[in-house]
Amino acid sequence: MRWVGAPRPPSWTPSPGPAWGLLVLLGLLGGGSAAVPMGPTWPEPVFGRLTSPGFPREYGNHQEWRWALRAPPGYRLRLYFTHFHLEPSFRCEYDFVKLSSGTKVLATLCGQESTDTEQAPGNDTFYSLGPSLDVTFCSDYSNEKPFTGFEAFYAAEDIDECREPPGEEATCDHHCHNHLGGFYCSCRAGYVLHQDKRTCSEQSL
Ligand SMILES: [Ca+2]
Ligand SMILES: [Ca+2]
Repeated sequence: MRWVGAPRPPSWTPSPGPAWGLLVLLGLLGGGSAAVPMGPTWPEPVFGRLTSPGFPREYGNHQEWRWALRAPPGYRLRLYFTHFHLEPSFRCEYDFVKLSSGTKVLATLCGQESTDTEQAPGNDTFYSLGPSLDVTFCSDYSNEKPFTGFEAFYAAEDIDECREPPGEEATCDHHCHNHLGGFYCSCRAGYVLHQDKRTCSEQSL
């Protein structure tokens, strides 16, 4: 199996990057000294394009590729296909693209259009269940005719922790405030926020 890392570095420790270089450059252009930027550091954007080998030409037999995509903490990965043309087979047993997040398989895709037993991506958008999304492409030993493979694009996006799925408990007792990479809770007047940062209780006089 061939492993293909994400084009972006998987590490999210703050490090001098292009944005810092730009700030320093702007400082120099402004005539001031190159001050050390203060405040929060932003994770570098995570995005990219994946294709089957040889795309847009037909893919070969005996291919096995895997991309391990990683988003910063508090983010998830969104992926969609702009081209999909794989050999169809019952339950995608011949050639397939598999999307998984941790131990959960999100989708196994093949063919060109969905049927009762097989799924093709169509216009669907896929979301990881956390910061990791693994994409696997496999082809078997033959193709009945040429197939041109796939092209997909992915990007990391903030998880909106304040949008609970129906039926699930609210994230915060009173008010929930989503922000990039996290969220926080606050309470109505006369209430204080517990140490758990979610529960509100009446302020004792
Ligand atoms: Ca095949
Ligand atoms: Ca968030």
